[in-house]
Amino acid sequence: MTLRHLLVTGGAGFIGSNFVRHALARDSAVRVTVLDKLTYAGNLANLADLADEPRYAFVQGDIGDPEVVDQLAAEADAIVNFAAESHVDRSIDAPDAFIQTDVHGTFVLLEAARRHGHARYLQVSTDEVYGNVATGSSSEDDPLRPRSPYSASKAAGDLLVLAYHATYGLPVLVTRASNNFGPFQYPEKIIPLFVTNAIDDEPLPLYGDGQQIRDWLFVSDHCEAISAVLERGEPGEVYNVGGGNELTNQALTNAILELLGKPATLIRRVEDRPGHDRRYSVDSAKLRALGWEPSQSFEDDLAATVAWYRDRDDWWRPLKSGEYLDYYRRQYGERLANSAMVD
Ligand code: NAD
Ligand code: TDX
Repeated sequence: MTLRHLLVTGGAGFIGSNFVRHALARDSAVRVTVLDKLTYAGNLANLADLADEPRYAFVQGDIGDPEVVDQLAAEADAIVNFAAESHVDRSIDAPDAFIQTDVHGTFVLLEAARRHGHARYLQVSTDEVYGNVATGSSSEDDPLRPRSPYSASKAAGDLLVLAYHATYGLPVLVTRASNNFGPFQYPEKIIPLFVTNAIDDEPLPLYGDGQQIRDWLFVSDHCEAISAVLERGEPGEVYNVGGGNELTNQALTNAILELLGKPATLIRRVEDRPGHDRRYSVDSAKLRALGWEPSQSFEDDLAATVAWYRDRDDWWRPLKSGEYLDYYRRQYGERLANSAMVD
């Protein structure tokens, strides 16, 4: 499938901005238009190096706004939807925006894709829709058992997307990726939060017993996976994307501190996240059959990521102000006041 003009929604966020760069570099004939609302997580600095790129355009707007979506969809031959409220803790604090964007926004995009006869609609989803996975790994046809407002809103989005294939024949694809890490990740997620806090000798709030397991996926591997699915995926199908790097949060935190040469005394055991899933794990065999495989060097990728945040405090320091500080106090103020050192 050759696609010439991608509408990339949420392209000013963490994964979306990495994908825009990846897509433009991969194919010199492709054009990319980004539609992004620029919420707290959207940041034009993530795309600053593309300002003079003639094959790239940026439009500020909401995926829930049918007018702007329709206009942009008319010019594109595919939509890649990264736009979402993406942070589990914020979904616990205030779920409304998750329903608006992750569910209703997805619906507005699907309607536009249907009207304009798009060649592809790709929904960027998450392994969290499967819910807690005590043993083994989720395959694409496992039941969805989301347990947070975030994962429930993503699961609802996935189901709408798949229904548009069954009902209207829309050539949709869904990817479900594990936890991403890399450059330009907003410092609310565990890796950039802990790295930037540790750089400043601030405490690292580790939830509960720290034995929860996440499977870490380098963002460039995720971008490769999305390209593989866009080009070679079967319409109507779901593809899991796992990094193959399952680690407890405690082990991840230790690795970050070691890379920065900071002491374990920075770690604080704090009150757990409500409904905290212990483990996610996906089986990516279906995607590997399309020829994709993740990088085999988690240690190097984590070291490169930590080095990026160490070098780029011009990028993250401005983010840790204003609304972020209100969020941080709400999320961690009481927790840190009641915290314990890890022995
Ligand atoms: P992010 O929070 O960094 O970026 C989200 C982007 O969407 C921001 O630029 C924001 O401004 C934009 N946005 C939010 N609401 C919008 C709206 N109504 N209209 C237009 N734009 C809007 O998120 P991310 O970590 O880059 O995640 C991107 C996608 O990948 C999400 O759909 C997320 O569910 C999914 N995902 C993320 C991970 C992860 O580990 N970060 C893993 C698997 C899947
Ligand atoms: O301060 C913290 N302390 C802590 O112990 C934070 C922010 C997180 N954690 C734990 C909770 C999780 O077990 O670290 C783990 C990772 O947390 P997050 O970075 O918030 O990611 P997670 O909740 O796993 O969800 C992420 O991966 C899947 C993304 O935010 C989602 O968008 C994606 O779908």
